Amino acid sequence: MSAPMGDGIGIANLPNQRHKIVAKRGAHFTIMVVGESGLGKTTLINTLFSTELSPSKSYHKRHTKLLDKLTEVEIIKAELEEKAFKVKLTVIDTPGFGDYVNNRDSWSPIVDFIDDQHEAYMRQEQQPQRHEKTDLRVHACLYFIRPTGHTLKPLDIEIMKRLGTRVNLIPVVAKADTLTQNDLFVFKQRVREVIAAQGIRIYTPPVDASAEEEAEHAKMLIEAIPFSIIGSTEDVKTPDGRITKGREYLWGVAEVENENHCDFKKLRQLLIRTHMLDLISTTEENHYENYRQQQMETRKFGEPKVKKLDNPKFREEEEQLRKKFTDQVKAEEARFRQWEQHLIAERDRLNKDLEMAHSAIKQLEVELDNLGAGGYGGTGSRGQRR
Ligand SMILES: Nc1nc2c(ncn2[C@@H]2O[C@H](COP(=O)(O)OP(=O)(O)OP(=O)(O)O)[C@@H](O)[C@H]2O)c(=O)[nH]1
Ligand SMILES: [Mg+2]
Repeated sequence: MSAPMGDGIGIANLPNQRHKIVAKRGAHFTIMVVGESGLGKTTLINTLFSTELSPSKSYHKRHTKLLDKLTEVEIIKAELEEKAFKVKLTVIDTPGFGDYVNNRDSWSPIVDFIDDQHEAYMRQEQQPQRHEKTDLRVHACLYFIRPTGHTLKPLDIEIMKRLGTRVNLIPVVAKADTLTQNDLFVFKQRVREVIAAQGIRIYTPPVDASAEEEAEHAKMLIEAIPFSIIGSTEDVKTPDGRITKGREYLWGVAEVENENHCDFKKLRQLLIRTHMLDLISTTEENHYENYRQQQMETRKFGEPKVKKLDNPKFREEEEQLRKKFTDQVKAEEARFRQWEQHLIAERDRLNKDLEMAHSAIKQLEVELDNLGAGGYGGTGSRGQRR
């Protein structure tokens, strides 16, 4: 029993059907960028817009949204259209978190934001009238990795683990132009190893063995993960006379769209051309469905979600714990300082003793020499005189 082919029904045509449904509705596609401060998140968004989305066809609208007292995200909207296939593209630019140990609070609003969009969508679905939902569920989350040349930091691992279970996580190596080709190759390899060893969930393009060309393309994309990125909106002139987006150096030009320099083109292809539908449907079928089921298990229908950090009791507890910890550290520090003072005093005392012993020895030696010069002879006689 083979599935009917060619008439638009059947498993073989599933991606096609999905395409049609999404095309009819007009897709909402939301990308989010996350990572430490200064890694080029905003620059990459601007690069995407300046290379792909021509201003005549798309409109930009930037507005900011406050997540909590400290965190503000910027939301950029544009409309893409390709062969009657309309996409409302939204890019969410988050402020980078600092490079500190205790910066947990600076990224938890980002994780909360993702959950909140699932929550908002779920609540709208529960309304009797379900048309025209506002939908900011994140379909692709680009996580920026600092190009250290070493490996992922513990903070990266912690955040990526949390993101990976909530969204389609796409790791990218920032500022690829700051590493040599060889260092970049080794670095990407190490990042892949850590991702696997730590069980971090990342988005992997599906490989459909029945469609050879697509499968090859997917494999090529998978091999490029984590995508290395060069961001720039500047037009520069290459040594061979081309004008292109890139970054100019004494040694030449790092080109954004040159596949020998970075994976920007592959990433853009994945996001805007080949895997947008897969990113949308996996968000719907896996991530949103996970969220919905989890919430259904832990609360009654229609009951509001309890946010851990919003709960005054938790906040108070956290504050108390933090204070206790800080006090303990302070006390320990004072104790160490005292101990150090004591050691220094002890060392000085010993030094002084040593000096005194030295001068006493010197004195004795002088006396001995004097005695020797007085005619009582060599070492043998010294022993006898004692
Ligand atoms: N070498 C190099 N520099 C880059 C690249 N992308 C951005 N930069 C530079 O890095 C600096 C920070 O870039 P942003 O785009 O503001 O970084 P961000 O991640 O948005 O920073 P926050 O908003 O503070 O989190 C700027 O001076 C950029 O010109 C890149 O690919 N390579
Ligand atoms: Mg920025």
